[in-house]
Amino acid sequence: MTNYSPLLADARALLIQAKHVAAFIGAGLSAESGISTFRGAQADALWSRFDPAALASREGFFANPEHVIEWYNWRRQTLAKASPNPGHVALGKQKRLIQITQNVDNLLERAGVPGQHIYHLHGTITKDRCDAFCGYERTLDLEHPPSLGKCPQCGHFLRPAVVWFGEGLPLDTWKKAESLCARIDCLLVIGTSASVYPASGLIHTARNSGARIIIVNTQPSDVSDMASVELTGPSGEILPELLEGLDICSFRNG
Ligand code: BJW
Ligand code: ZN
Repeated sequence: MTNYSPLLADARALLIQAKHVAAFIGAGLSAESGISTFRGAQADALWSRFDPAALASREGFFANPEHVIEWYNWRRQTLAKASPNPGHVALGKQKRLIQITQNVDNLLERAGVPGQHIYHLHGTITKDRCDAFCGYERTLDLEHPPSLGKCPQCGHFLRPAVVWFGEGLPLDTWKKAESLCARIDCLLVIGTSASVYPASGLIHTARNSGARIIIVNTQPSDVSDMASVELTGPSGEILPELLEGLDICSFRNG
């Protein structure tokens, strides 16, 4: 028996009783696919090896754009070789569940989650966009991503279509996520340190609106005290057991 086994039935009961559920996802979900997390106990955590101010801010990009693009291209090539893990696959079977993700990878899509049910709060590394927001974007070949380039429409730099520190989240997606989290009865929080805002504020929104919080994480996080049930272990093991045979739903008449 694993640590979390005695609590699985409690978590499943919450999911079954809830009328409306959403998932809130972080880097831990993709860790078992070989995608590094940012923080946490893992030796390969990105922010223990690299400087976020240099690599994940607009100031850092303008200080050394070639270096930033090289770093993203290294991560893109890692993603190209990665596959969805059993945690993604379990979520991919939940066709009526809105999955709010901070992750910039495409592993939920590749596991079969309908694109319109994935709310990417921090954008995607699968695309570049014009830094000047002229509307130009391009989808990349992740195996062979291009080096630093200029926008063919307006001449400004092209950059990864992600949200860096100090930047606003995509407004429409954010509004939809906020409104959903204020309406649900249960939020399934997976593999996040819950330390980055405003994204993690959604957990508070859900809790303050009366939702029960189920946490799946290998270690305690900033929101452990909000959990009705905290399942401690890898999401690739827990999610298949937790979601087995369930069809959880985020919306009425869906
Ligand atoms: C497992 C596992 C397994 C491992 N199974 N689990 C309020 C208070 C303080 C600061 C702020 C605040 N409000 C805003 C700020 C500033 C800042 C912020 O939050 N800073 C904090 C870090 C202190 N926020 C911002 O700057 C945001 N923008 C903003 O506020 O704009 C204001 C504005 C408004 C209007 C106009 C203009 C401006 C933007 C934040 C953007 C974050 N960007 C990044 C990089 C994205 C691009 C890229 O990938 O390169 O997003 S940072 C990084 O952190 C990435 C992630 O999405 C995000 C969250 O990380 P996540 O997913 O939680 O991962 P980890 O690594 O932290 O945790 C992994 C977890 O998994 C751990 O708990 C492990 O235990 C667990 N785990 N293996 C299950 N197998
Ligand atoms: Zn442009």
